[in-house]
Parts: sequence; structure tokens; C-alpha cells
Amino acid sequence: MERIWPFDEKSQVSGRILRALPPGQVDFYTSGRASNEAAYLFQLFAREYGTNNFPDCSNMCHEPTSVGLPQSIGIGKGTVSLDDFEHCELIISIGHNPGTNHPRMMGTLHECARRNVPIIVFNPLRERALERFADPQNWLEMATYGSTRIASTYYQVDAGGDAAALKGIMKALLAMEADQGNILDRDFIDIYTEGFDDFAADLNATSWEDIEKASGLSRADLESVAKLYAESNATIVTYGMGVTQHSRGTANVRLIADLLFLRGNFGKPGAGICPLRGHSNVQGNRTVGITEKPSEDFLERIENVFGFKPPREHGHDAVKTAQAMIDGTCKALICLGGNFAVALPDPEQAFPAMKTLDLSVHIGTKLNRTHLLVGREAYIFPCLGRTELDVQGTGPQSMTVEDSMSMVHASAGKLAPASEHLRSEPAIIAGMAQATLPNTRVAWADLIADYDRIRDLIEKTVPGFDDFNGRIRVPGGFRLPLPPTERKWPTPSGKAVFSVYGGVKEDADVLAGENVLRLMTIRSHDQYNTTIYALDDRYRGVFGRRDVLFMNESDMSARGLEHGDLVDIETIVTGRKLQLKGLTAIAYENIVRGSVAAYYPEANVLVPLDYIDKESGTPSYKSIPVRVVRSETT
Ligand SMILES: Nc1nc2c(c(=O)[nH]1)N[C@H]1C(S)=C(S)[C@@H](COP(=O)(O)OP(=O)(O)OC[C@H]3O[C@@H](n4cnc5c(=O)[nH]c(N)nc54)[C@H](O)[C@@H]3O)O[C@H]1N2
Ligand SMILES: Nc1nc2c(c(=O)[nH]1)N[C@H]1C(S)=C(S)[C@@H](COP(=O)(O)OP(=O)(O)OC[C@H]3O[C@@H](n4cnc5c(=O)[nH]c(N)nc54)[C@H](O)[C@@H]3O)O[C@H]1N2
Ligand SMILES: [Mo]
Repeated sequence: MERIWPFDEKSQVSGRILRALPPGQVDFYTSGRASNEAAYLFQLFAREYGTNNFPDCSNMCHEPTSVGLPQSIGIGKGTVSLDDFEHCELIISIGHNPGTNHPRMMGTLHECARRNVPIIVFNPLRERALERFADPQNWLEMATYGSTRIASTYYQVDAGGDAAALKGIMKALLAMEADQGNILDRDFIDIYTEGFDDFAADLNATSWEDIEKASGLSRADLESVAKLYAESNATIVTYGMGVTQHSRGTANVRLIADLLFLRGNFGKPGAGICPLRGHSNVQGNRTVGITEKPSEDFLERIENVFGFKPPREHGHDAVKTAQAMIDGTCKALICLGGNFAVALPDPEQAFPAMKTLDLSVHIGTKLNRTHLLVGREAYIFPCLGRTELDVQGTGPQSMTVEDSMSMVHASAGKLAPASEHLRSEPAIIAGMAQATLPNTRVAWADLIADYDRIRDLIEKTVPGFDDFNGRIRVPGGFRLPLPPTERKWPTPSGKAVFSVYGGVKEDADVLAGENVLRLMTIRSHDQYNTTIYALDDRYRGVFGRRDVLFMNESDMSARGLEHGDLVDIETIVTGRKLQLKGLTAIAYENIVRGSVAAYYPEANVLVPLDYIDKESGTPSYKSIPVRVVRSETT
């Protein structure tokens, strides 16, 4: 390990290396834990330096939401607030596992279930907390070991079969409309949307046979969902990685918006779309400018306020950065948090590529594997965590985040820092910027003395933050503007736009191959992304290990396998041979036939780097066509 250098010295050396490189060869990664203030300074530093290379954890996560929803509703964010859950009449939950990943959402679903709101779940795995859940906040359930049913109906859709299922539900709705009328919200469709005719034509052209085959669900099942949906006056659709991490993830997201359009489920209480985000401030990072495709508007405002010309050329997303590292055209990587190489697909290529860099810099709270993939020069800047007191020139500082519901609020750490050597993220970024940019137009030291000044700059350059410093001092914070909640659509035409999916399934040809299974890489209960806290996955009943492959019993017997056998897995969509050997197959009655599951990040060796959703660049972590055979390694 490197010795602990004074921060300034590390900044000076990094700055010298950066100054010698063409900015296009330097990439600035953000993981969504950074505050708005840190993320804003980070993008300012990179843009004054001269690049839009902003790979970001959201490129591996909700990018299909950020790319799909602007096309559909004009903004890449969810539209519901917590209040809406109190008024909704139906919830459709697709491809997420809130029992483990969104415990607070579990409380909300629990409340809705107790109000007898039907909750329809689509998931290839029966996730226990989505079936029944005991709310730790509910004293009666806790005292009596009771629990509440969550899902009213649980559909075990095939992995990657959601598009077909959604199309089936919508096809059934159109048929009901033709038969009995009064099913669709015609006024909403006529006044606020465009593209309905092409959308309907595509549904008509899609056969029930294809829908059933691709979704793994029956026509009767999908028709009964359509019936429940038609009876609800206010529906919310929640979704997660089971929808986005597919090679047609963006198209999946747009189908969810289409479903909601059909019954006017935007801009009324109790209705809307609810992507469940990951990191605490991943949405805020994007809002304040962490994007490889910045709008011209934003760049103009930066130019006007700061007086430097930010680059216009679009930059790298996460996969493109990895590819640039591999082909040698990325020479330096500056990471504001995260564990980039471990989160990426195909570590067998990403790890060695990290070691070829001229410079890597990591601002982090916890040492991880990526930090140790050392190239020519590598620096780790340990930073203050969210709960630690951050004192600067004008005293203790607060910082802000934006949650999945577009609420912005401030918080301030209170604990004494773990070490006197720790500095805040904004201070570290400012130090590096000063060392890299001798003629900088930004008053870095002033900004660090008082984070209110950073917020003033955000207010000047990002729409929606009027009176930013005033409004965060009101308890609870404030909500950023969400035009679709007022039935305003900031799309080019000013209308909400129906999509045309075309077909029923991603990569149908590959999957039709012999013996092909579809692998989903998922999280266990005891991990937070690449940080594994313990080896248990309690809701799924796996204890003390992670080297398992969840398989349906019929898929096992078709391969002559028994519970506990060792298996080898091979990916079949790539030129490079991607293999994972020696996992233990477990007969898991809760997984649908044809789909298998293994844990992320161990299974990332099976995910091809170029097997992505082309619209958003997001890797298809949940739909890897694989073959599974008895292990040779026994
Ligand atoms: N404790 C904990 N909390 C976390 C995280 C963590 O690692 N640990 N990570 C955070 C982050 S960054 C994120 S993005 C979120 C992720 O939260 P989730 O979106 O819940 O992500 P995953 O655990 O990857 O699981 C996705 C779920 O989708 C299902 N699924 C997989 N493929 C398909 C499919 O094709 N169709 C459907 N319908 N379902 C499918 C899986 O069975 C699983 O139940 O959680 C955040 N919160
Ligand atoms: N196969 C497969 N791969 C996946 C996924 C999957 O479902 N399957 N999911 C993808 C998803 S959804 C995501 S979001 C990515 C996650 O990718 P990343 O965000 O890169 O990974 P994390 O594991 O969340 O990063 C953890 C590290 O962040 C640092 N850190 C934590 N908190 C802070 C902080 O407050 N400040 C700073 N500066 N650093 C901090 C710590 O050093 C810690 O080790 O992984 C993706 N990769
Ligand atoms: Mo994520």
C-alpha cells in the first residue's frame, strides 16, 4: 500500500499527471453516494478540465429509466410521491426485491396491503417478503409473530419476459375496450398523448401465442391483470433492476409508461410510475450535471456563470470507459466513490485494464478491490462519511441529496470524524481541481469555506433550485419540479408519447437455442452492491455461502443434476469464452423454469461487456443466456 501522503502532495502529483494528458483520455466515475454539492464540484472540475467522460453507477442501473422516460413523459424520473401510495387503488410491482433492497418501500407496501389494495407482482423468483411481510414498525405483528400478505397475485414471469407480459395486458385492455368500451381513458389519450395508433397496431400484430411463449404466462392470467387494472382508478407501477438490466431495458421502461397512459395514470392522486433507485443520491447526481450527454442549455449556463467553455462532445458512459481502458485510450480514472471494476461486467478484462492506467484516484469511505488495481500511479483519498461532522471555514456544513421521489433535503454529520486526516468530498475535489487547473475560473477555496456558496451556483445553473439555501432550511426540504404530475410533458412535441416495442422478446433467437437458460445476477440480503457484509441470504434460505446457482428442479433433472451438485456455467452470446466453474446447484422451488440466478458480483465473470441495452448502454445483468452442465472440477 502507498504511504499516507499529505492530501496536497497527492493532489499535486495527480494534477501534474492530468495536465500532461489529453482530457479525452481521462474519465470521471461517480457512484451515487456523493452529495449534490460534491457531485456538482466534480462535474465542474471535469468540465473545466475539458471532458464529458462521466461514467456513473447509474449507467449500470437505472439508465434505461433516464433514457426511456424522457422519450415517454419528458423527464427521466419517477412521478409518484409517498402520498400517492395512500391514494392508490392498485400497485403493480415488476422486477425488484424490496424486502432486501428497499426496506422502507416494504413498509409502504405493507400499509397498502393492509388497506386491501391489490398488489400484483411480476418476478421470476418468488421473493418471500413480497409474499408475506411482518413490519418491524407494527407492534401487533411483532408481538404476535404475525405478518401481512403483500402480493395479492404473484406471477412468475420468465426472466426477460416482462415486455411480453406488459404487451399481453395492454392487448387485453384494447380487446376489452373494443367489446365493452369505457376501459381506456380516451380523453387522456386524445388530449395528452401521441403515437397511440402505431402503438395499438403493434399490439394487434403481436400474437397471443408469442406473448404466452415469451412471458411464460397464460393469456387468461394476463387478461385477469387487465381486468383488475381496468377496475382501478389510480394505479402505481413500481420497478427495479429486473426491468432495466436487460438488452431491451429502455423499451421495457417505455412499455410501463404506455400501460399507465392507457388509463390516464399520470397527474392524478394515487397514480404514476415509480422506479426504485439504488444509491441514496444517484438521482441527484444526474440532476446536478453528472452525465456524459449534457444538454446544451446546461453547458451554456455553466459557460455564462463561470466564463470557461465546457466541452460539447459527448463522453463515455461506464461500459465505454471500460472499453477505452481495455483498448488503451483511457489513461486515467478519477473515482468519486464506488467500486468500478468490480461492479462492471467481465472483470477478467476490466481488472487488468485498470492496471494499465497512468493514474487512478479514488475518493472513498471504505477500501475495496478497485482501489487495489494499481496502475502507474494510484492514490486513495479517504473521505468523511455522511454521518461525520464536516467543519469548514464558516463552521459545520450540511449537504443535500435528492431521493427517488425528487425530494431534496439537507443533512449534516454529527459524529466526530474517524480520523483527523479525513477530508470532505468537496474539499478533496477542490484540492485536485486547484492542483490541475492553474488558471481556473472557479473560486474553489471560497466554495469549500461555505457549502451554501456551492448551492448558490447550483441554483444559478440547474433549473428547479430557486432559493435553494432558503428551502433546504425548511424541515423536509422541497420537491423538484415534475411536469408530468401536472400533465405537462417536456417532450419535443409537448405530448406524452406511446412507444412501439416490436416483437416480444430480447434475443429470442439466442434463447431458442438448445439447453439455453437465462441467468439473472442478483443481490443477497447481506450485501450492499459490491460490499458483502455476511454470507447469508435469509429470505431465500441460503446461509453461510454465496457460491450457489438457483435452479428450478425440472431444469436440473433435464440436465441430470441433483440438489447440491457442482455445475459449470458458460455464457453463449459472446466471442470470448466466459465461464464460471464449480457453483453448487440448489433446487429452488421458488424460481421459474428456464431462469437461473447467481449472486452479483461473483457472477460478473459471465456478463459480456458488450451485451448491453443499445439505447442506454446498460449491461444486461439480468438476462445472460447460459448453458449449465455438471462440473468437470469435481
Ligand atoms: N440491502 C441492499 N439494498 C440495496 C442494494 C444492495 O445491494 N443491498 N443495492 C441498491 C441498488 S444500487 C439498487 S439499483 C437497488 C436494486 O434493487 P432491485 O431492483 O431489487 O435489484 P436486484 O436485487 O438486482 O433484484 C432484482 C429483482 O428482480 C428480479 N428479476 C430479475 N430478472 C427479472 C426479470 O427479467 N423480470 C422481472 N420481473 N424480475 C426480474 C429478481 O428476481 C429480483 O427479485 O437496491 C439498492 N438497495
Ligand atoms: N452482475 C451485476 N452487476 C451489477 C449489478 C447487478 O445487479 N448485477 N448492479 C449494478 C448496479 S445497480 C450498481 S448501482 C453498480 C454499483 O456500483 P458502485 O456504485 O461502483 O459500487 P458500490 O459497491 O456501491 O461501491 C461501494 C464503494 O463506494 C465507496 N463509498 C461508499 N459510500 C461512500 C461515500 O459516501 N462517499 C464516497 N466517496 N465513497 C463511498 C466505498 O469505498 C465502497 O467500497 O453495480 C452494478 N453491477
Ligand atoms: Mo443501482
